[in-house]
Amino acid sequence: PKTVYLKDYRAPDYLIDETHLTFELFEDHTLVHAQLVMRRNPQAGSGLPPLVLDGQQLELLSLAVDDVPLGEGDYQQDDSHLTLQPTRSEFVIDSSVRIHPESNTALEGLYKSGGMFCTQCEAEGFRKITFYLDRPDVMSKFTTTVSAAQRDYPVLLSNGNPIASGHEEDGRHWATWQDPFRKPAYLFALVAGDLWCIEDSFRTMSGRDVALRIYVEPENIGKLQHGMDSLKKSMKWDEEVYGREYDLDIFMIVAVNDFNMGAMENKGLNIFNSSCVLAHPETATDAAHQRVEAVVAHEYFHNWSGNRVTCRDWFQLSLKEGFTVFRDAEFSADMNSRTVKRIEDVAFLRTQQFAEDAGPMAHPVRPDAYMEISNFYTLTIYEKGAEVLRMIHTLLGAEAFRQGSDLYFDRHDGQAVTCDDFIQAMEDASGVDLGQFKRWYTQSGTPRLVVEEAYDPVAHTYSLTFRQSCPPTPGQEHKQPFVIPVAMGLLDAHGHELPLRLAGEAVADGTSRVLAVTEAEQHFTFVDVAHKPLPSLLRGFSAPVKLSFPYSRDQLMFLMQHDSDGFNRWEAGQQLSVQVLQELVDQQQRDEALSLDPRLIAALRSVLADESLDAAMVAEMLSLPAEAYLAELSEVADVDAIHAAREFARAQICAELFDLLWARYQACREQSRSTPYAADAAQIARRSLQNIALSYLALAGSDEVVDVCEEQFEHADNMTERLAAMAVLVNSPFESEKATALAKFADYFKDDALVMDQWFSVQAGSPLPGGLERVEALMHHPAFTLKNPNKVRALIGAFANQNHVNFHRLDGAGYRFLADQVIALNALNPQIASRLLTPLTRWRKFDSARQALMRGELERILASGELSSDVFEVVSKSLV
Ligand code: DPP
Ligand code: ZN
Repeated sequence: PKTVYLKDYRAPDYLIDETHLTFELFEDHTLVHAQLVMRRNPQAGSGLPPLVLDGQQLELLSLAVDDVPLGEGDYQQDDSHLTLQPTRSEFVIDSSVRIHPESNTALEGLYKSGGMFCTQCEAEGFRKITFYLDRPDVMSKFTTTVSAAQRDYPVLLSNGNPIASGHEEDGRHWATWQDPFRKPAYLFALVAGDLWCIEDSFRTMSGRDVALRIYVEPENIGKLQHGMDSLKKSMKWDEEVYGREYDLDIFMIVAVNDFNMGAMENKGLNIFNSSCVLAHPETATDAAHQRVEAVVAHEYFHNWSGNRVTCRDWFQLSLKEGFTVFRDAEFSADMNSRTVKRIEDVAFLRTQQFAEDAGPMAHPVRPDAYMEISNFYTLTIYEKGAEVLRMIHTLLGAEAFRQGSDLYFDRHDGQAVTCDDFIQAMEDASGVDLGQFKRWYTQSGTPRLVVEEAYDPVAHTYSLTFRQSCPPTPGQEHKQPFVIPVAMGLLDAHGHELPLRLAGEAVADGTSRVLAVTEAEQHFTFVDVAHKPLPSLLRGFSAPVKLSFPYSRDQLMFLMQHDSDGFNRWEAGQQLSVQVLQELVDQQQRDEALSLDPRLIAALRSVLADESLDAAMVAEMLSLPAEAYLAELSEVADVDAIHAAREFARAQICAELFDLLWARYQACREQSRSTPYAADAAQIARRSLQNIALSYLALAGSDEVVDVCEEQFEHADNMTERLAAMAVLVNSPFESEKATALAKFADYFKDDALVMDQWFSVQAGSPLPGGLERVEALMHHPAFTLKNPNKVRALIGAFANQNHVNFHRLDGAGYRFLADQVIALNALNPQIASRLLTPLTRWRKFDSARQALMRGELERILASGELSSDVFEVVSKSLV
C-alpha cells in the first residue's frame, strides 16, 4: 500500500455539482446508475487534466459522457481508478455498475446486515458503490432513487427529503430522496428493509417542526424510547449551548446489527450500530443507556460539526471528531453528573489513549501521513482531539469559545475546511494568539509535566516550577514546548482555599485559576501566602499530560477530603491507590509477603462511611485503578504481579470493610427493590455503588454473599443489576452457582444479540485460570460469529484487552489465538481485523520473553498471505 501525505494535498481538478443515483437492489446483485454533473474546478489551475475517478470492486456496465457512450479505448481502468480525458469544462458522466452487497463482509460501501441493505461510506466506502471523486472536499447535491422488491424491502430510505415514490408491475417499488444540502460522498446513506419505526417530532428554535424517526427490525421496536428521548435532548442542547438548529424536515436513525463503528452521521439518515441506539432496562445496562445518549448526541451534533462544515481531507479528521466528542462530553456532563463523566473520560484517556501515544501507531491529532485512513479513527483523533478542544475552551473561556464557534460555523458553512481554519476562527473571535498552542495538532506523544514547590516563610511567597518534556514518538525525535493550561488552587492546613495572587498582580484573582505553562521550564510565584499550602494541580484534568508532584500519602488523603474540585478529590484517591498498589507489585516481584498500607483502607473507610457523598463518587473512589492503567504506568508491565497486587488489595478491602460494604449494599439493594427502574443520575449512582460493593463482598466467599448475589441475579428488574450479579458469580469460585446463572441467562436471552454480547464479554474478561480455553470454547457457541463485529469485540476483544493475565499467558497461547483471529478476519473484514490487533502492538511494554512471543505473532501475520492495507499498516509499523 501507498503512503498518503498531508503535504501532497491538492484541490480537486473537477467538481461534481449534482449527483443523481439510482439503485436497483436484487438478491444476487445490485445495479447502480450514477449521473454526475461535473465541471472543471476554477481554483485548480487551467487546461483540462485527465479526470481520475475512484472506484473499487465495481463491474463497469456502461459509461457515457454527455450522452455519448465511451468504448474501451476511451478510458483506462485499474483496480481502484477509472481515468478519462474530458474535452469540455462542463460535462455530464453517466455510468452503470454492478456490485455485490450480498457478499460484502467488509461492511464498507453497500452491504447487507441480516435482511436489510445499508451503507457505510466514511471514510472511503463510496468508491465501492460507484465511480466518483470520493474525497471530502468534493461536495455535491444528491438525488437518490432506490428500487427493490416491496415485500422484503417495504422501507426505502436515503438522505434528505422524500420527493417521489411509486410501484412497478413486478412487485417492486421505488422511492426518490433529495438532499438539498451539498455534501461529500462519505455522508451518503441508503437503507432498504422490512423496518418498523417510532415517530416523534421536535419544534426547533425558529418554530419549525421536524419529524423524528428511529427505524429497527420489528423485534426491537420496544427498545427505542431512550434513543428518541436522547435525540430530543440533543437537539435542544445544541440550540441552547451552540445556537445550532436542525435544518431538514426529517431526521432519521436506523439501527443495524452488523456495523464496524458505533454509528455514522450521514446527513438526515444516521445509521447506528444497534448497540448504540437500542436500550431497554431489562436488556441494557446503565452504562449502555448512557452510551446510547452520548452516541445519539454525538452523531446528531455532527450535523453542524462535520456535515454543514466538513473536513477538507482526512488528515483533518479531528476537526470534526475532536470537536464533536468535546460537544457530546459536555452534553453528557450537563445531562448527568459532570464530575463522574469527567472521571470516566479521563480514566479511559489515560489508560488507552496514552498507551496509543506511547506505541508504534502514535500520531498527532492532525496526522501527516497514513496508509489506510480507516486506521486513523483512533483514540488520539477522537479523545485527545476532544482534550485539545477542551483546552481551547479553558484558555478562552466559555463566552469567547462560543463566539469562536459561531464565527467558525458562519464563516465556513457549506465548506470543507482544515483544523487551521477552526483555530483561525477561535483566534479572530477571541483575540487570543493560538500559534504555539497549535503544536497540540502537530506533535504526538503525551507531555510530562514535573512540578516542584518552594515556600519562603519569611517573604510569604510560594513558587511552583513546571518542567515539561515529551518523549520521542515515531518520526518525531524532538518536541517543542506545548501550551499547557494548568487549572489549580492552593489549600491551607484546614483545607480552605487561598486567594491566588501572583507576584506583580495588584489583587488576588479567585481561588482557582488557570496557569498557562508555555515554556520548557517556568516558575509561578504566589504572594501573601502566610503558611505553606498544599497545591491542587491540573483540576478537572485541564490538560492531557502526565503530571507529577511529590505528594506524600498523607497529603493525598487530605486532598481526597478537602479539595473543592471533585475530579481532583477522586484523582488524589487514584494516586494514593497507585502508590499503594505499586508498592505491592514491588513486594510481589521480590517474593515478599504482601502488606497493604492501612492508609488506603482508612481513606476508603471514610469515603464509605460518609453518607453525604454522592453515591456515584463513592463508587468511583472505591474502584481501584484498572490493571491496564497500572500497566500503562509501568516501565515494564508485570501483568501477573499487577493482578496479584490488585487482587490482594481487593481482598484486604473486603476483609477490613466488610460490614460497611454490607450495610451500604443492603441499603442500595433495598431501594432498588422498592423503586421502579429509571436510567436517571441518582439511580445510576446507587446501582454503581451497589454493584461495586457486591463485587468486594463476594471476595469473602461466604454463603450469605452467594445468597444475596443469587437474589440480585434472580430478582433484579434490570440488566445493570442482573449482569453485575452474574459477573460476580462468574469471577467467583462458586462453580455450580456460576454454571446455573450462565445457563439461565443464555437460555432466557438467547435471541437477543446485544444481551448475548454481554454474556460473552463477562466470560471473556474473567481472570480465573483457563480463560483462553473458555474463550475458544465460546467461539463455537451458536450465538457467536466472526462476521458480526459486535460479537468479535464482545468475545475476542474483551479477552485480549481486559483479561491481561490470561491473554498474556507465558506460553504465548493468548497471542497465538489473537493472531489466528486477525488472520481469519483480514480476509473477511479488514477494519475489524486491524482494530483487533491493538494489544499486540503494545509489545514494548512487556518483558523480553513476552516481547519475543508478541513480535513472533506479528511476523506470522505479516507472512500469512495477502494482507489488507489496514492490517499491513498496523503490523508493519508495529515491527519497526
Ligand atoms: N461514525 C463515526 C463517528 O461518528 C465516524 N464519523 O465518529
Ligand atoms: Zn464522530
